[in-house]
Amino acid sequence: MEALILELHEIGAVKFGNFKLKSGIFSPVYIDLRLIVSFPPLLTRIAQTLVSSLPRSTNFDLVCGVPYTALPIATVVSVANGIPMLMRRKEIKDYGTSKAIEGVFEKDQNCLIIEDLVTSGASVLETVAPLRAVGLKVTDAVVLIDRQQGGRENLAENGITLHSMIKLTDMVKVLKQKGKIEEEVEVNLLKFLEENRRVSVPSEEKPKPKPRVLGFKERSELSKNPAGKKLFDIMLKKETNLCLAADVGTAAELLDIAEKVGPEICLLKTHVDILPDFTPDFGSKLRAIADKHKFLIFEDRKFADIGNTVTMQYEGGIFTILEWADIINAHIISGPGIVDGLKLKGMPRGRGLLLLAEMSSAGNLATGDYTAAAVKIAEAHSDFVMGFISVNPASWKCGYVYPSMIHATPGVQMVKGGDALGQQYNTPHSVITERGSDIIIVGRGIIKADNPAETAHEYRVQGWNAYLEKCSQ
Ligand code: S5P
Repeated sequence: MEALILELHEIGAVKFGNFKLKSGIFSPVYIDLRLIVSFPPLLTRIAQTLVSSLPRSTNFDLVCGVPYTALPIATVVSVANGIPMLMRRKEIKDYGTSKAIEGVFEKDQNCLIIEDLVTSGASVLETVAPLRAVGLKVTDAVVLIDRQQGGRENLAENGITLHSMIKLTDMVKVLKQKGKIEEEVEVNLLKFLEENRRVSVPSEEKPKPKPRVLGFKERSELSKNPAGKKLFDIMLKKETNLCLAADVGTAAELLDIAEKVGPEICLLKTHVDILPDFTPDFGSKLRAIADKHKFLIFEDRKFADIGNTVTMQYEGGIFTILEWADIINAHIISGPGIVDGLKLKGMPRGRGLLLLAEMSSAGNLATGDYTAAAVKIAEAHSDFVMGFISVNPASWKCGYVYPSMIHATPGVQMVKGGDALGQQYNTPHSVITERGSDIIIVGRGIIKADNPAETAHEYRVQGWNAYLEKCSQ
């Protein structure tokens, strides 16, 4: 054991000074065992000694290392002794199998926990909880170094016997004897241990599922709608989450602004029923610009009628929306039949639908249960519903758990405010980060600007930076 202590000191795994520990306390010694992966013979020796130091009566069928530092130790223990290993995920995936424990096991098998260093025992308990939750028995944990600060007692209270190879006091004694540290350091450390005999398990260290922000790439893979997938992919490739609400006076102006702003946007939103010069070739002209600049077309038709009527409105009339719009939207006021109707026409063409789950205008009624109903309908039709028109999806109790859905938010300008007719504006940063949206829909903020293309660029940068900031949190 003496040789092992000296070697750990030699490689710099034991440092003396003033260090803040995970438990929040300041310590005169810091032990960093992550280094041992760089010293294979040492790692092998540690793994061998760990198992041989256990009392004969210790009974286990499996081993599981506490992530991350103890994972290589557990792997070597497993391989050297032919004992199957399990891995506990620190981050549980919210796609695929979503397993907390990886590996093959049977209920009631005994699992030995392997840890590099124990202070309060909190990390060991974080690993024990999901193992016990899947029916495994955990009664013993073995640790390379016990800091003797309550870990043994805290684990015992949870039915776990702690076996340690090296105690911190022994380590300090050896280092002092071998002239590696001064007497003052030893005295200091013993005093510290005396004063910090019992570090409790801080409540915030207990496992707390944290929602992880998935990026557009992962979310594209989750989307079940082809237009939704395409939109995620465009956003990523072009690095823009800006949608232009092209509410201009004529079709000619619309095509002109689409050409100018096209490089900055992922989506262009139209209200074709406001264009006095609409002609049947409008759709193909806009499509050519969309293909050139790689954006999708969203006709903001806000369908609201019964299923049968909307099929005709979608496909027919003078606008023939189905022909040229990648995406449409609908209110859910008439019930889920409206989605069935639109889906009948849109699905075979690879189109996507956004449901109006919330609105931006003051006093609107799309709140609470109404929003929850929209989410429910979207969930039931996720092959066609690609997302929502939303204002504050981060506040939804019901629906922000669907990363496959795109949340597009209107009512966006550089400064918070509103217009004279009830429109309410939030900033790109707040919409994407605080309000949890994906796409900013900007109309007058861009089209009324002196230079719409330049202004669109500014919105794009703000929107995209906010997305990156959200992903890095
Ligand atoms: O709740 C909504 C839903 C939509 S789609 N509030 C909205 O403002 N919109 C649309 O977004 C609206 O029809 C308009 O085309 C755009 C907002 O335009 P702006 O000029 O106020 O940015």
